[in-house]
Amino acid sequence: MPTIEVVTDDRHALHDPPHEVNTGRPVSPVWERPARVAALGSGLRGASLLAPTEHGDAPLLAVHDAAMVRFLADAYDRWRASGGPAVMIPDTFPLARWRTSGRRSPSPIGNAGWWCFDTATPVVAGSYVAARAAVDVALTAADRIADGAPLAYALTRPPGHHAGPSYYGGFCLFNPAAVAARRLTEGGRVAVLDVDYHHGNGTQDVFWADGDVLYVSLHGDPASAFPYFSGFADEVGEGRGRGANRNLPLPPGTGDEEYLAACESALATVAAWGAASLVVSVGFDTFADDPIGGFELTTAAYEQVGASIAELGLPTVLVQEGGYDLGSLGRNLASLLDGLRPE
Ligand code: Q9C
Ligand code: ZN
Repeated sequence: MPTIEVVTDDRHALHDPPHEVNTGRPVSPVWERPARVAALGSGLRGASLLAPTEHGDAPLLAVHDAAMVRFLADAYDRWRASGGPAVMIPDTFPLARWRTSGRRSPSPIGNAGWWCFDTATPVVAGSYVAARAAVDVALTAADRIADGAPLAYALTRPPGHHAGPSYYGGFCLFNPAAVAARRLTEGGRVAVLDVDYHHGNGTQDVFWADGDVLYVSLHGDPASAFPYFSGFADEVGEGRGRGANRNLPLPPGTGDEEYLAACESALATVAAWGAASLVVSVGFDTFADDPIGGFELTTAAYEQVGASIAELGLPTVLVQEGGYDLGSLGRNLASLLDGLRPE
């Protein structure tokens, strides 16, 4: 039975915002919070934990605009120095026409909406360090695969799949799964399978015109689910990436049977891609009890998903994304891993 290598880092806890804004309402505590890591960890049943190694700027800059990275490095300090409150949440977002002008605001408060697309992604003093650590965790898990391990799990937060080449949002600052996937292209074609409830618009955008990385996602139909503007079935990529993007939007209330059928279809696309390695963006916000997801999956579904992934026989890096029902995260992760490591 293949062992799993688990990489994690306590610096995730430095990203601990007291509130966010959802549908215009203040939400406190935030959904995406430090306790998620311990809840997930309880599903690992004592697997040993590896610390990440530092990978520096280069792999991060292979995915994200250098100006966005520089912005996040000191945005919070600049916001505070300008009189901003204890949580950085922008309130003004540039229209496409304003964005085309390239004109940013000289005000650290006014400019905060340049790089961010929603109000649900609060930034506090420790957010940047936590988000950088999450990238190193995913890269270290990818290193284990590159060195011949069959399966590695990056137990990370904040999550990443909504963060794109030059924007952040959706609880995500940087995109660890995308950074890991791009790094793994050094060893051949890569497939990214995204099973978080939400569409990974950020990962899609990173690899949109990239012919080396396939992105396949199962998610709540953007007709009613966040991120609303991305995740439709007709989004297939462009240029060299044309045909290397596949979205499977599913209706509200989707249960195990419909979900697993769509998952088989997604995995057939992955199998046909001829990948040398697989990155899975793992979310448990598809679970019936998740407070923000709209699907009705049971714990047993994750074992089936894991078993179907295992059948691909690809070296696989799991990168944690969403999942907000603290009471079920551990057993749902354990179920997924049971499927991935048949006894
Ligand atoms: N009106 C992840 O699961 N806000 N991100 C929803 C709906 C953002 C989810 C608000 C949800 C982000 C990684
Ligand atoms: Zn999600």
